[in-house]
Formats: sequence, C-alpha cells, structure tokens
Amino acid sequence: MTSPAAKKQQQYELLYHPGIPGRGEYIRLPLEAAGVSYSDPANENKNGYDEVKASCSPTSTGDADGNPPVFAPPALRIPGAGKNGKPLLIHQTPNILFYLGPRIGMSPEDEGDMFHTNQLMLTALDLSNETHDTHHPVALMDYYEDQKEESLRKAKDFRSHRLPKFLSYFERTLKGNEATGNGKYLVGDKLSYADTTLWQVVDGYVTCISLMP
Ligand SMILES: N[C@@H](CCC(=O)N[C@@H](CS)C(=O)NCC(=O)O)C(=O)O
Repeated sequence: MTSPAAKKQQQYELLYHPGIPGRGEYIRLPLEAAGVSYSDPANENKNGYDEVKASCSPTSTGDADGNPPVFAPPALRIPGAGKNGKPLLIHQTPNILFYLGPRIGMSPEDEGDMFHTNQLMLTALDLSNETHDTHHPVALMDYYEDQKEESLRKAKDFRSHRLPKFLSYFERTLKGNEATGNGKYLVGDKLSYADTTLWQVVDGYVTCISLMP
C-alpha cells in the first residue's frame, strides 16, 4: 500500500466534455475537496477535447495502452496504474468514484461504511438520471421542445412522487447519522464522495433543471 502522502502525488487526467459541469463535476468535486491535483484537457488545452473524443471513438476497440474502449465520458486516466505500468483508463461515473474514493481519502475505511457511501452515491446518480429524463422522456436524442407534452406529464410525476421519495431518503440518512455527522455528513464524521455527489445533484442539477421553462 502506498502512503496517503504518496497517493496524493498521483496525477489524474479527467476526460470530459468542455464548458459544462455535467457528469464530470461528480469527479471534479471530490478531487477538489481532497486537494488532489488533476488535469482536465478539454478545458485546459486547445486540442484537449480531441483526446476525449478519441478515447470514446465509436470505432475504437481499445487504446494504445491496452485499455478496452470507453462508451462515453467521463473517463479517468491514471498514469502508471495499468498493466505493465501503462496508464489505466476507466469510465462510468460511479466506477470512477469507487476507484478514487479510498485513494484520495473521500471514502470511509470501514467496509460497511464504504459500501454505504457507494450506495448513497449510486442512489444520488439515480436521482440525477431521473431528473435528466424529465426533459427527454420519449427520446434521448430529441430536443425537449419536441417532447414537451410528455415532459410535463413526467415532470409532474417526478415532482409529486420521485423527488420527495429521494429527498426523504437522504434526509433520513442524514438524521440517522446526526450523532456522528452533525447533520453535515451522510456517512461517518467526514466528507465523502456521497456528500459531494448529492450536493451536485441537488444544487447543480435538480435546482437547475427545475428552473427551466
Ligand atoms: N452511465 C454513464 C453515462 C455517461 C454519459 O451519459 N455521458 C454523457 C455525458 S454526461 C455522454 O457524453 N454521452 C454520450 C452517449 O451516451 O452517447 C456514466 O455515469 O458515466
């Protein structure tokens, strides 16, 4: 096992679309909170987005480092963590968070708490997906304007049933952990990627979407 100080030296490269928080933000937040440096080529370099697009090319059968193809951003490249010391490339937001959490001190050490953190993050991402779907209830690739009627029906059900169910669950989790987490943390007495994910879903997503016409 590497020491926590050495782990902090690890360079992470976040591959995501430029100019939007999106799912990339679920990865950025715990890295920022942990004070771990990372690069974000699409936002930092002139041709950085080419690297992101190449990583999930629809014709790719894998990259030059032996990593399998990526379905969609975000992806995380970790130099030296792959086979034979090559870069490891992983994708799927929850998978990246599950990888990063213990390595950057954003996941509890106790095994039960670790899985609890993960299930909270997965549930928060379910909420993120359901929020997104209110605007694309029929077809993902069609504009909201072309499915407005169905969107209104879906949004009504979302507001009446789904959103209260999710929020009640997270509020009960916070309450159940009040003695340890002071009503601030979902698990234990420290910030984890469950907290940063829920924060981003509520502040950056549910609030933003519900303000749309
Ligand atoms: N389940 C995946 C979803 C990834 C995803 O939908 N990425 C979006 C950007 S947030 C994308 O670029 N999708 C392209 C596509 O699905 O074709 C995750 O959580 O990472």
